[in-house]
Amino acid sequence: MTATQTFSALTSQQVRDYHENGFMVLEHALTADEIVQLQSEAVAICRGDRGTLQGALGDHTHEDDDQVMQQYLCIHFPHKISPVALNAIKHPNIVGPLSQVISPDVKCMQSMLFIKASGKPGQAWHQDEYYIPTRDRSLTGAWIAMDDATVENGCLWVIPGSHRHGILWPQHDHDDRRFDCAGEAGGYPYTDDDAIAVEVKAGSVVVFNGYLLHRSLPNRAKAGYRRALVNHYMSAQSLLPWHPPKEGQSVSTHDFRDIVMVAGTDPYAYKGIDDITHPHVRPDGKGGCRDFSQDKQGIKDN
Ligand SMILES: O=C(O)CCC(=O)C(=O)O
Repeated sequence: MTATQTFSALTSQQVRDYHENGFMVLEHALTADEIVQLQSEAVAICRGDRGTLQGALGDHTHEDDDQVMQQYLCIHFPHKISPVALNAIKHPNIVGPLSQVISPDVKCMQSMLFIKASGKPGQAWHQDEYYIPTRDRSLTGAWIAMDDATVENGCLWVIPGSHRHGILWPQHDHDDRRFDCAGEAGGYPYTDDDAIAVEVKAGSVVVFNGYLLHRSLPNRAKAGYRRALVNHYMSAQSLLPWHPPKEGQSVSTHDFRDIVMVAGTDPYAYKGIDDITHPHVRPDGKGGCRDFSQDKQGIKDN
């Protein structure tokens, strides 16, 4: 995946605005060709053509592409089997701005591919830091729009500035059918009236801080998809205490090393890289919630 245009560096005002608001939009960061490539890669991943998907929804041999895609809401860690998804993680038009707002040294630990066909649910208010504990406040999502994302088809909503507390609000289960099985944050000093919709064109990227309260609503369009590839990054200067340490191991030195370096240098390169995560399907909440924490390779992430 090569970009036809290279973004110029963010201005210092743009960097200040990002830290103030907790999010920014990189318009047209990916070309139309790159988006078409991601869209067809999504079909290949759902069909199982790129490798094993835990929780895959059956044999799709005799189904057309739409029949396949309409079954999937979200696939976690697609970059572990898809070179196209892996390249997107390293896209220069995303990595350049990230190295300005996170740190010169940046690593990625997670990817998620949202398909979200018409009628599929959104995800309730949450903070990504709840799931991925960087604790240094450097956790950052890069949400690549693979379709025009609108209020109607379930774009992201954010509460600007909500990251600045640096507080992890409590999260609870919910039975709100507008949303998938992931939990819902509560106890924060905001209402839905403080939220704004982030409508973006395909190829644009929403970059947001891991403490920012955000959600998405269901896809209420009559047809079509609201696809997005979301990658999560943090400063490579910090350890990542993700997933409980083994017995006898201290959390203070635990460091999740299933990472992809995308900028600068890795001060912990001497530890090597692990292969811990595996692609899996997130249940959409309509057919009941499966608990991946009980799976052998189970990873509870957002
Ligand atoms: O795209 C969505 O519907 C939800 C994405 C999200 O909440 C996230 O990436 O943390």
